[in-house]
Amino acid sequence: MPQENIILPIAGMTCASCAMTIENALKKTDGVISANVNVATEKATVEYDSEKVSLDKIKEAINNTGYTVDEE
Ligand code: 9UX
Repeated sequence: MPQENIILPIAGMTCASCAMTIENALKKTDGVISANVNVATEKATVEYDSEKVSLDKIKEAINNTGYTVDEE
């Protein structure tokens, strides 16, 4: 299975609870292998199977929680 790693900058996270919300949403997304969201660095580290889920889907899962991915 093709594993990819991505680090996404997230806007608008201000407490640890925000990070957990996003992390849980990512973990529930099909194809996501692992997710770690760090409120201090404002970054989400996601490991995923690129055959099951696209980067767009991952961004969509984040957007659905009310946060946005900063454009790089
Ligand atoms: Mo903490 Mo995040 O009270 O939207 S959950 S700021």
